[in-house]
Amino acid sequence: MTGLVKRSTGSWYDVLDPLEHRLYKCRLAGKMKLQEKELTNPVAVGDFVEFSVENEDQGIINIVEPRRNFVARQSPRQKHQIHIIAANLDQALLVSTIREPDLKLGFIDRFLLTTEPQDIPTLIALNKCDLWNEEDNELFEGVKKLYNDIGYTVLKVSASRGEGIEDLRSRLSGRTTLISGQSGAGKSSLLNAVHPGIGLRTSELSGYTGKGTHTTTFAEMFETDPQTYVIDTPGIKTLGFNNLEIMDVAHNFREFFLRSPQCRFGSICTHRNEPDCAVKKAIEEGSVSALRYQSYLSICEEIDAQNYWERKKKY
Ligand SMILES: Nc1nc2c(ncn2[C@@H]2O[C@H](COP(=O)(O)OP(=O)(O)O)[C@@H](O)[C@H]2O)c(=O)[nH]1
Ligand SMILES: [Mg+2]
Ligand SMILES: [Zn+2]
Repeated sequence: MTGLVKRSTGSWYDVLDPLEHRLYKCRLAGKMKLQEKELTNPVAVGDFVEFSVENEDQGIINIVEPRRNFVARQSPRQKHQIHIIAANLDQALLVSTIREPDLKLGFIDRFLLTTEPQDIPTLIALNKCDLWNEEDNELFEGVKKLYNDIGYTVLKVSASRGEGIEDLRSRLSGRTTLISGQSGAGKSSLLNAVHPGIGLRTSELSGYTGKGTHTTTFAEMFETDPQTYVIDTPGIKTLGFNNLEIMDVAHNFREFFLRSPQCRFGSICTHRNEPDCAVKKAIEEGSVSALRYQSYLSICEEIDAQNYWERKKKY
């Protein structure tokens, strides 16, 4: 039978039979292999799988169907390995905040680096707008312009006050959306506001740090309306990229890539020390954001440092 993976704990998978609307608890067939050698998990939420029913509500996954796309992160343990968070997505929604916790633009740029390689349309929702003062609202307008200019949609929402929820609901409708963001940003609260029936657990902010405590431990897919799926994910602390090379980063900052044909070294320009770089020129002229460039440099420096230590270990 063909099924849709709704939840994965690493050893068990909840697989939905979409025709009968039944859930099966599945294990992996012993002989199943990883599709690609750099993956740490053979099956992810959103995968379509072939499975055989063992008894009433249990089954065995035999085959994972090829993925249309996926969002992955570097594996926390194995270097250069990646862990698939979710597959077969129509779009991703990054939930972020300006207050509680404070805005981190670098994090937004890092997240976009996980969806851009697979061309997954990404929305950015800045939540908790009920907490904003005038200055915060101005900050929002700035962030909105920055990302609108490079083609991302930015929404102003409040899960508690219900602001922007109707709009968000219509953007999710009929699609499969991965919801992601730092813990405490309000992912679960927003999903509860959009679909009151979903009943996700939310967390109290731990008073001092303003950071959320972990309530969502595994990515989980919910069918909120027919044909509408949302995937709630555990909060992310930091996003590292030991699976990428500098060139991958350069090519996935979309406004940089767009300008690279005008760089003297074209698509192999890393926009750092090369002469006649169109990206650096655009930053000076103000048509590319210096903040995005800072995020870019910080990611590149991290990758350089990792490569340095790895080379050192080898000799
Ligand atoms: N003021 C305010 N607090 C919110 C809003 N949305 C969520 N919160 C609070 O932020 C905390 C974390 O929410 P939660 O949904 O668990 O975040 P998650 O970790 O991203 O899933 C909880 O204490 C929520 O009550 C909002 O729109 N406004
Ligand atoms: Mg949550
Ligand atoms: Zn360049």
